[in-house]
Amino acid sequence: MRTGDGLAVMTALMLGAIVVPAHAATLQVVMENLEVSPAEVSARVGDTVEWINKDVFAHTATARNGDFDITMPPKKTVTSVLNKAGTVEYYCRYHPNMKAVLKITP
Ligand SMILES: [Cu+2]
Repeated sequence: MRTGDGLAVMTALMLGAIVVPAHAATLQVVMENLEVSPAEVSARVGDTVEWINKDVFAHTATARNGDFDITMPPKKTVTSVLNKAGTVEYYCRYHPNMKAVLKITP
């Protein structure tokens, strides 16, 4: 029995090492004065994005490929988790000149 228990613990530890992501980061994208900054940012699947709207009107982060569509009310921060890899161009539906790119690696 003891040997079996030890094996189970070993297996659990090994599985844990595989399942737990190396490091999930949080990155910030700021919308201010009708500009997105940074205009291009790299992230990984599992990372969290804090979408920060510093303007007094609403913005959106709308992916051209339909992967996400985030609405930020005035002076609010909205968070979302990236769950799909890809190079995603996005824009604001209310201000189409606001454009940026999110590069998400697996
Ligand atoms: Cu906008």
